[in-house]
Amino acid sequence: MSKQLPPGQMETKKWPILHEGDVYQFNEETWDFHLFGAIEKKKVLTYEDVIALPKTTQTVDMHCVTTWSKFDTTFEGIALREFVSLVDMDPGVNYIRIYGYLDGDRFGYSANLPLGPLMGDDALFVYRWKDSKHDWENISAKHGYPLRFVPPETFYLWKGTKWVSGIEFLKEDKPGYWETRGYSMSANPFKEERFANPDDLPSGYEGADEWK
Ligand SMILES: Nc1nc2c(c(=O)[nH]1)N[C@H]1C(S)=C(S)[C@@H](COP(=O)(O)O)O[C@H]1N2
Ligand SMILES: [Mo]
Repeated sequence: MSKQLPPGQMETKKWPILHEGDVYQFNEETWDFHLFGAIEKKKVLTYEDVIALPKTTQTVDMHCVTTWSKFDTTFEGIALREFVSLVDMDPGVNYIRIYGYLDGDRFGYSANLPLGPLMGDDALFVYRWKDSKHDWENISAKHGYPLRFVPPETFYLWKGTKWVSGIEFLKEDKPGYWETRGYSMSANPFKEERFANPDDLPSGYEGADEWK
């Protein structure tokens, strides 16, 4: 059975590359991952700490707000719930922001998400992938190596922070990089939640055009 594309999306067999700023170059010496915000004690994990966490493999669909969708990419990664289990959240934490590099700024990019829908096998920080045309390989620097988030398919892919640097725990939903620039807080592709206000289209987002 063929899959249902969300409204306004087109399928691509390629995996386009989209981001703001430079491609982060991994350096294990300086890379770390911060757990902070509304938790009892802030934590900073090294690359060694992170890569020792339990692994999960899952096949997911990716939907970019610039209208491409890629079905059935299999990822190996670390479930978001593994990081949640490392902290004592304050009562009432229901949202997170996932941070990543933008140019030299390790917290320059972020995306907000509700925590409830992210406890499953389809909310992974990934480092390896395969699909019907590619055998297992590490994700490239351009796709977010050494670690990038891939959200469940009920969120547009801008919620999938590349070159991740940490998770902020929040009691109230707070906008991330694109959400402060007019994009939707909830971002469900199946409800076509692209923009906060569809009558007032944001500017400054250019899609990849090599994928068609
Ligand atoms: N750090 C960072 N992560 C980011 C972005 C970015 O600009 N910086 N762009 C987002 C957007 S808009 C999309 S569509 C996806 C694209 O991921 P891909 O290039 O692996 O397809 O990355 C997301 N993660
Ligand atoms: Mo995007």
